[in-house]
Amino acid sequence: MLSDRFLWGVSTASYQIEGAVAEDGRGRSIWDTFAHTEGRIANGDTGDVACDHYHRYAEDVELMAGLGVDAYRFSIAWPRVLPTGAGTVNHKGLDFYSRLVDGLLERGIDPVATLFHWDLPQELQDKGGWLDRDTAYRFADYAAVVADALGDRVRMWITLNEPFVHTVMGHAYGTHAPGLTLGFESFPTIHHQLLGHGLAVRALRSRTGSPISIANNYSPVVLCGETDADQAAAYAYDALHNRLFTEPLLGRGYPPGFEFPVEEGDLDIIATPIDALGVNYYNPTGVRAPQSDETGLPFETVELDGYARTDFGWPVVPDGLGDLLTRLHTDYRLPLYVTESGCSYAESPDDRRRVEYLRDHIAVLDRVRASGVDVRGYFVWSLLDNFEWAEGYAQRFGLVHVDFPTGTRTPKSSYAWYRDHIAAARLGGGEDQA
Ligand code: IFM
Repeated sequence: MLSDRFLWGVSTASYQIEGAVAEDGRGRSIWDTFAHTEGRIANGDTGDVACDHYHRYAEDVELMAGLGVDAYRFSIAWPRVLPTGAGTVNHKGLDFYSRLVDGLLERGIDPVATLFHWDLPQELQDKGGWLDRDTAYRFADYAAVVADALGDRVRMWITLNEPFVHTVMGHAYGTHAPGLTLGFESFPTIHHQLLGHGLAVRALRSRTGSPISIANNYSPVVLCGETDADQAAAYAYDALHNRLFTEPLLGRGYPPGFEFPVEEGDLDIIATPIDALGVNYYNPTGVRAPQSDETGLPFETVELDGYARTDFGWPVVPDGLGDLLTRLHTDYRLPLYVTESGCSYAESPDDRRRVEYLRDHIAVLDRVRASGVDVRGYFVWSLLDNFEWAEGYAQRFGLVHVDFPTGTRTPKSSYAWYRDHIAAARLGGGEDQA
């Protein structure tokens, strides 16, 4: 059973850390293809080796034990389990996750497994990927295979990671795999991911008693303008980024203004009850009315002035986390887990800005919890420096520095800070209960 105290954790994802892309029967994913396509990733980096976590997972579990985390959110690589996306199960791939889960449980760490963090099997992409309705059904079959193997030990399930980002970056703008530039034509991938989510919830629910959630990327909207048109733009952006991937899950249907290839019964499947919402928060988004017709979008995003920025250029706005959690709690009344929160800074090992970032975000988290917002966990993105998608290894998010040529791990100051914070929060007693 998932621990009922407040969960302090760390998060990672398969393609970003595992490496071993051609080992033990793993099939190819869309990220293998994309990363090996010239010009797609900064410096020509790939996830072929990444943090070599596939071989060094025991060392990484020890690092987590040293932190004292309650839970570890990792993702399972679909093509490691089903190399062509469907059909024959690769037991060696499943065994890897089984060993990882056992290692975590031995150290008293709750395994939190994400089923899809963007590494779709290439063979499914060749058949249309998430543009094809059938992928939703293949996703549910895959969820069933994983639940049959790990359902007795995984303590919380997350179906999809950031379907908004996968649609926008992967299918509308093409800066992520599979590299499609479909603009509005990418929208079926929204419906099919959510349908896959609902079908997977059903497959998991019939096989395990562990709570089930989804990890959405949310971004509070900052209105940058005073006109009615600016207000309308902010409303439209909020509907797309924040409401579209949540309200259908709660039986409220899609926000008005969106058209999807919905078949009879789909919305009921999508609304299959879940137990919590996973919240990935990095920064708010400034929005105003479009200043030209160039993009065809009903909004324009605006750089937010007056904030410190991470090395990625993202504004540091801890209060945005508080606003977001309060709003999600008020609007949706589901238990919340902050499934990702973190920052890219290259400095190491004395990463003072990451310490400040975590301290300030966790202070806001404590404040909203004290005000009655039902948040039950906080997972730092990320345990390790890792493959940051189109940025390759150029952006470092880890509590632990990774020297990529050798794989050597060196805990940073933020690791020590987070370890001490967790210990102190536990000593604090009552306030550490979920
Ligand atoms: O690295 C990513 C992660 O895979 C999904 N959420 C945002 C992180 C930082 O960009």
